[in-house]
Amino acid sequence: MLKRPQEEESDNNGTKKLKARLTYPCILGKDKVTGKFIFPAITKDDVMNARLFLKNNDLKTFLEYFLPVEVNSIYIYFMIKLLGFDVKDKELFMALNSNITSNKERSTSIEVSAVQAKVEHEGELTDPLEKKHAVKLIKDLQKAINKVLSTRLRLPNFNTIDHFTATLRNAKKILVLTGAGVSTSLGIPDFRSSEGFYSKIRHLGLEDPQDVFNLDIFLQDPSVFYNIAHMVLPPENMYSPLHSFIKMLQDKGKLLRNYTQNIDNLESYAGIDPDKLVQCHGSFATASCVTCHWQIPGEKIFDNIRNLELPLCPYCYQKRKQYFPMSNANNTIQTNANFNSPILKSYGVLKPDMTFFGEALPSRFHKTIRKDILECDLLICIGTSLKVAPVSEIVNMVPSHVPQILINRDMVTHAEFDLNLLGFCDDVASLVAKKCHWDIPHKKWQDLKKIDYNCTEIDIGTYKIKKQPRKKQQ
Ligand code: CNA
Repeated sequence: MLKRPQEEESDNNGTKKLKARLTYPCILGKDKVTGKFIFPAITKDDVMNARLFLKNNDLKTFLEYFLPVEVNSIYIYFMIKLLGFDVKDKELFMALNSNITSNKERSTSIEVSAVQAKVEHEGELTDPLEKKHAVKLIKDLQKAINKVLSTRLRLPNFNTIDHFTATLRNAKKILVLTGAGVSTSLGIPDFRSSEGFYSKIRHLGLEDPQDVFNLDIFLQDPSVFYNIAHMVLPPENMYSPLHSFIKMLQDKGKLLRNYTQNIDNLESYAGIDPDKLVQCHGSFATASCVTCHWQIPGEKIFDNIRNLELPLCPYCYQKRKQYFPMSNANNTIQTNANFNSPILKSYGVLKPDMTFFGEALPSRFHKTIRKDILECDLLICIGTSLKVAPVSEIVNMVPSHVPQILINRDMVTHAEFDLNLLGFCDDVASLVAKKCHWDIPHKKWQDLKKIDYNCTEIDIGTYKIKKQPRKKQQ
């Protein structure tokens, strides 16, 4: 049965409804003076309605319902916008803009029912755009449709902090997905923020800062990584209030699993059970020889890292000495630039067991995630830009009825969370714990629980959370 956008309205008490505003097919008017097509304003509800319609009906029904019979490029562009996307190609964008005016900009006189594309010759429709642009637009519409079909949609009745705390109280199998942001309060920089690690190493002149964690580059020249490794070396025996918030969920029997992209291993110091933890990108907890795979506890190479030395495998050391009789045999970090040997400079070098780009994720990730996504009753993503696959795909793998929350300093625009709590994650965790009357098992909790927070709703389901300034004592 055809499900019209309007039918998706939710009438749950107190929940904001999606309002069907536009009627389809939407016939675009034309400004009589400028000859430009007039685009109606597209609201978030319009986008949500169109996406819901696409998800709930097949593609043919969707296109038939939204597009007029006599369609031209401008209508294709309108569909792309209606699905919440825009074109990236500059030339195409300019071509479109010279043919479109927004509702606000138009002059007072509108020509009758729009395009209905003029038939200049019998059966032939005029298209205001060149053919090459029309083809690009069709490709962009295809991409937009694919993106909508592969991305989850927000739940219609889950968009407030109270919805979150009520679900949290009842949840029994919470999947917590964490990233670098959960450790920044301890002074460990994240990667992609303006003050993050990638901007700190920009001066090294690498084509791509991610190259320092590229496996091929490490194998060719481990000094690229070991020159900066001291900057990402984790502190020992420290953990943030956010780590303890996850421990609290574990203590309450609510944590299904914490999938961390972090390599700092701080979850273990916070007391998260190894069985409840998946270190998706490995960690500094162990290190292995890239040649013979001999493994040792990670902290055994921490001094080498701090002293800018290559940590070497004792079993491969003699052979390495034969291959590199000069400076490369010992563990000074600089490598011989003229070295031409087919033997890789990484021969016999120990590498922390963190997953580099180009390396497979630990098998434990693949084993547990398939089962966990089907079991979880709540997904909370914290302190991550969700830019690294396959972890970033988890949000689209979890069944659509499971609420998804983001706790992050910045918005993540390429995923659809039911609730975005924007702020420092330690603050958001404190606010949520206080609302649930729970105690976070962290040494700072007694101070944190005295703090009050301002929660400002900046959009439906999106809140900015900030500490309230302390009142001055009289
Ligand atoms: P990222 O791409 O650097 O994103 C971090 C995100 O955290 C950003 O969106 C920030 O807005 C947000 N953020 C920063 N500080 C806070 C805070 N205090 N509260 C809330 N949000 C905050 O890092 P991702 O984790 O998304 O990327 C995955 C990479 C990062 C993994 O491969 C990690 O190994 C790698 N990484 C790990 C660490 C660590 O182990 N501590 C540090 C830096 C990078």
